[in-house]
Parts: sequence; C-alpha cells; structure tokens
Amino acid sequence: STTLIRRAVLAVAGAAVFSAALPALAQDIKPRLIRFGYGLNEQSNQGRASKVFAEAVEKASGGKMKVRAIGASALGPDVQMQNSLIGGAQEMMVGSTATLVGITKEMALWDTPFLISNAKEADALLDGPIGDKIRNKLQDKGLVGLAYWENGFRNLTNSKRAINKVEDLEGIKLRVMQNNVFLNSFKTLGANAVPMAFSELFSALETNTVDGQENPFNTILSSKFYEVQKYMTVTNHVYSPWIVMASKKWWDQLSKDEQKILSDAAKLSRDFERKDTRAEAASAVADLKAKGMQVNELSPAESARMRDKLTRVYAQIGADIGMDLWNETQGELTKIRAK
Ligand code: TK8
Repeated sequence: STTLIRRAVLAVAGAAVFSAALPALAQDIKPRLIRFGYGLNEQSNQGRASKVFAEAVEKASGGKMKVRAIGASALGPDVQMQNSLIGGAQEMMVGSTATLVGITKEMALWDTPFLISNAKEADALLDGPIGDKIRNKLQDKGLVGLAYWENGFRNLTNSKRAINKVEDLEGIKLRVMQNNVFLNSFKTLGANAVPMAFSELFSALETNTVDGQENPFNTILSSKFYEVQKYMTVTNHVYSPWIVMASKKWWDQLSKDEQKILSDAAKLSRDFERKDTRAEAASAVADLKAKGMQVNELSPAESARMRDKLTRVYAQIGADIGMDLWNETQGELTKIRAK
C-alpha cells in the first residue's frame, strides 16, 4: 500500500526529509488572520501579486496563516492603511513609497525624477544596501518593510491635449500623489498640481475635477483611466516602487518562523510581480491605443528640457534625505551601471 511505501521511504531518508516535507509541523506557527490591504483593483498587477503572496503564506504555514487580500482601497487609501498598521489595527499592506515620505523622510529618494533609468538599476538599487537602509528606517516609526514591488515608470495622461513640449502642461490640473516632491516637480513644470489619494482619482477624472494624472502604463490600463483620459504622453519621468509592509506592533508578537514565512513570501511575490508587471507593460501601449487613447512620446530634446527643469528639485531632495544618503546612492548607481 502507499502507506507502507511512505514508511519505507521515510525510514531510508530519515528525519531531515520528514521535516523538509512537512515544514509547518516542526515550526512555531499559530493560527493567524492577516488583513493585507492594497489600493488597486483585483485585476491589476498589484492584485495578482497580492494573491500570490497570500497563497505562498498559506502554503508555507500549512494553512495556519490565512491572508485576506483586500484591494480597491476597501481598507482605505495608502495613508490611512499606514496609520492602521502603525496603530496595530491592520496587519499588512502594499502601497506606494511616495505616500510614506511624511513618516520616513528618506523615502523621498524614490521620488527623484529620472533617478532610475531601467529595470536592472531599479532591482539592484532597491534590493541592495540603499534600498535596505531606507526600508529599515520604517522600524522606528512602527512599520516593517519587507520587500519592494514594482509600480513602474510613470507617464502622463490628460483629457485636454497631447503634451508635445513642457509648455503644454501649462494650466493643466494634474493630480499628484500626496507628496511634496511630486507637488513641486509638477508645479516646476507649469502644471496646476493637486495632491489627492489614489482612491479618489477615477471619479475626479470623470467629473473633470482634475484634467490629468500620472501613473505607470499598468495602472492606466487596470484602473481604466483610458475611459476618462484621451491623451497619454510617454515621459517615464520617475520610477515608482511599491513596498510590502507589516505592522511592527503585530510583527513583534510573531515567532521567528512566522516572520520568516512572511519575509520569504514577500520576496517570492516580488519576483512574480516584477515579471508580471514588465510583461503587462510591454504590450500596454498597444492595448491603450486599442482602447482609444492617443499616445505620443516626448521627443529626446523635450525630455532633456524636462529633466533640466526638474534638476531644481534635486537640491531639495538632497537636503531632505541628507547629502550622505544622496551621494551614497549616486555611488551605488555608478557601480550598478558599470556591471
Ligand atoms: C495605489 C497607489 C498608486 C500610486 C498613486 O494605492 O497613488 O498614484 O501610483 O499605485 O499607491
């Protein structure tokens, strides 16, 4: 019988194999219910990866740790969820680093326009010593940062006109994330920048409360912004990370085994998420055109002008995060680029 075969295999292979095959039994794991909140809808790259995270945690814990992934800002926009985590009223979330700047000022590094120019740089910088240093600063504020996921390179959309040159932004009411670097960047470019939570964005675009917004291709697609935005301009003006976080109050009550399961699942879902996001982004422009958007790419000359104007915000970011961190980052990027 299969039982006999199983016994024989175990006898030969020994206890090491037994514990490897049934890790949950040997570990210190309690039944846990984990509310994992996020802002986009279930059909988005964020939703797909949250599901992968939930499944990885359930599997590694032998079904004891249950993750309830709750999307579409049903637990509140990023800032509200962060506060729930700090207070211990919610266990986990994934959201933008940009909305964390009020809590951990060093997060503003990731808002630097044109800091990161490709996926290789993004992954190496975020998963390397600079990313770790900034992530670990959250601990003092009641948050545990586990992994960076890709939100992506941000691009402009609006309902008024194609943006062919920087001056075309003049007078456009543009929603930005609740963050001073974004606010200052777009004011500097001449737009009428309005900070707003992501959860309010679709209806603000629909009712023309704002004319435009900026987000990666993936989000423009999954949040159906093409229904309320005619023009998209490929600017790639900044690379946005998402960060997976846990409430420190709650985290400190977990066993080492439980913590490891969550850290491992955050990284596993990160790897899935980056691949999935990049695959979706690769065909997104064609998809958005098919949905009726008029898409243009900013010319190299205009892109250079935009960069030039935005270097003005660099000094402020350097001052806010500290010149040591700023210089360390530039050194790290030089190393990454040489590889
Ligand atoms: C989702 C947001 C979103 C971000 C934004 O909660 O606010 O525009 O790009 O991904 O974090």
